Amino acid sequence: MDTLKINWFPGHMKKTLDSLERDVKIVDAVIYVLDSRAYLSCLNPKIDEIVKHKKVLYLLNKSDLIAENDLKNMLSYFKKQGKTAISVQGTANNSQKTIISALKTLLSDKFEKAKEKGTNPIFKVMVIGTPNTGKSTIINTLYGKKKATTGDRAGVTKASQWVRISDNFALLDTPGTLWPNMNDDDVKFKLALIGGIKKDVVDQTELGFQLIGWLIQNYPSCLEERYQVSGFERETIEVYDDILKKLGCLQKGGVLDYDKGAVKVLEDFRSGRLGKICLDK
Ligand SMILES: Nc1nc2c(ncn2[C@@H]2O[C@H](COP(=O)(O)OP(=O)(O)OP(=O)(O)O)[C@@H](O)[C@H]2O)c(=O)[nH]1
Ligand SMILES: [Mg+2]
Repeated sequence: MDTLKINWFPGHMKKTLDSLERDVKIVDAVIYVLDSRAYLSCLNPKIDEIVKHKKVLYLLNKSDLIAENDLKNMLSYFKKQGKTAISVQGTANNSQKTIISALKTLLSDKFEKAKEKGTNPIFKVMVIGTPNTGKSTIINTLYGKKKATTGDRAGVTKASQWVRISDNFALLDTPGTLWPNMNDDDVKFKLALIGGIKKDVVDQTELGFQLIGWLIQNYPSCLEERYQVSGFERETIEVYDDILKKLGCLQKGGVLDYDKGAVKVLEDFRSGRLGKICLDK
């Protein structure tokens, strides 16, 4: 597989990391939002460093796009390390209860102390993660209506914002960040697939082709079902051409349109139409 040439650590991310470092000092806990489809690739070493002295709730978001069994494995991955994790569909209202109850458990000692003192505490919680994992969506769901801007692309939230979601919790929505010197091509590939890296800095035509190569290795049945293709022992390009023909991605004169084809297969993956695919096994 060719490497995707991605280098995206703009100045505003450096600024965000600096402000996260400041803000983390005043919060009681952190919600670390991960996209379940690439939950390991979403672990940002810079964020790990920033939150290391805090109580952290790992929130495996977009559970609707992942098979039950994979979710179970992810949860036990965190549990084995003594970390607290839950899986939710951030867009669904019923995730409210799950998140609040997990936060209350995480902060139970602080709740107890406040109770002894007879005070009603307001806990500050920072919501953090790589771009496009669903941080703002979760805050909106907890708030009960749209408060933060959301969108299916990296870099929607530009500045941190406090949102009081209940009597006991104020949440800090923060801009998604990557980290400097990202040198793992596999991580970059997966983050690009889940929309965690700005589209302009990733060759989408190449990314679509690489996705099919990865699926041939890992989820051939999803390709069979969605595109009615087979013969996966062939060269990737042969399978890919078959798929693009089935999708009708042809230019004038019958030449395959690789730009259009890549957009279609990437959209099929991102929307879940290709099936429940876990990139990090
Ligand atoms: N299928 C699915 N989509 C979700 C879920 N949660 C969020 N999304 C979608 O993911 C996209 C990104 O959501 P945002 O809330 O803007 O993500 P963010 O982490 O705030 O992104 P940045 O501000 O760019 O860092 C949006 O299109 C949401 O609708 C979920 O549980 N399931
Ligand atoms: Mg956001």
